[in-house]
Amino acid sequence: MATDPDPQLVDDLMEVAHTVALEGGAMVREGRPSTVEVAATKSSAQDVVTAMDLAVEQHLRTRLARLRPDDAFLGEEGGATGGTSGVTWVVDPIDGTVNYLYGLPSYSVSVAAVLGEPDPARWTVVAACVHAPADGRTFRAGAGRGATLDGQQLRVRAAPSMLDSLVGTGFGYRAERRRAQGRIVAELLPRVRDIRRIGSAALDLCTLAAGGLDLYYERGLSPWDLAAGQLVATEAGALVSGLNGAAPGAEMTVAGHPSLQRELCRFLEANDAATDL
Ligand code: LIP
Repeated sequence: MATDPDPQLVDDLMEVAHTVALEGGAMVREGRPSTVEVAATKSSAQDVVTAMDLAVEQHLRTRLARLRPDDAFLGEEGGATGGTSGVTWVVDPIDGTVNYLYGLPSYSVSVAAVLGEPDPARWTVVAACVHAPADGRTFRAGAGRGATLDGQQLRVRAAPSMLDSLVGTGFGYRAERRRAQGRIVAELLPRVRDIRRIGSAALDLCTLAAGGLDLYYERGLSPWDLAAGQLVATEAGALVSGLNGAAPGAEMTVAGHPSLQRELCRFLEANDAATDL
């Protein structure tokens, strides 16, 4: 049974997460070139990295090493650096890179501090900040501290039924997985109010925390996509899990008000959504 994290540690980590996320956001906002170029690709030609992704992650890595020298770091672009404190910073410098590339506003700097292994099946997320540079929205959360958007407390929405639910989701970068994900969306669409594809898992989870979505699910999230948004959604009253009682993570992440989240999990389980079939 995980013990509750030290309240002072939570406060300290929340403050650091907030400070560095806003610094990263300022870099993105003030340093956007007239034409954003693709600097590299990863899992497919459509899975892109920009120079800003790399620059922001390097800045966050450097700043966190100064502010919290004994902590570990796991970033989307530069991988893992060890630590001795038991705290790991899990960072996505730009979550929603394709949106940033195209000049669409739904992208975020996602910063979380976790205790234990930086593995969603074993971590305890204790502090989070998700900052949207395009419009300035800043979501914050701490273990046992609740969740806020620009200082206002957040609470998830309780839709009366799946048919009345607005559902967020996302898709991977490989054609084989996208084909399987398209099958699930096609099956789900007639059973819900509508689908939204925001393009940043951190903002999907924070939007759900703020009542802008009733449910969210996605297969294929990396730890840095999930960590901060998971805490914001959980602290706003959402249930965040995988399927068949598993923890959220790459296989599947499902989030929503407890009254509906389990119904969506049952639908996804019945339709083999945690496979690429
Ligand atoms: C993004 C995720 C999103 C997913 C996108 C992409 P990135 O992260 O946050 O949920 O659907 O395909 O993976 O790659 O922009 O940091």
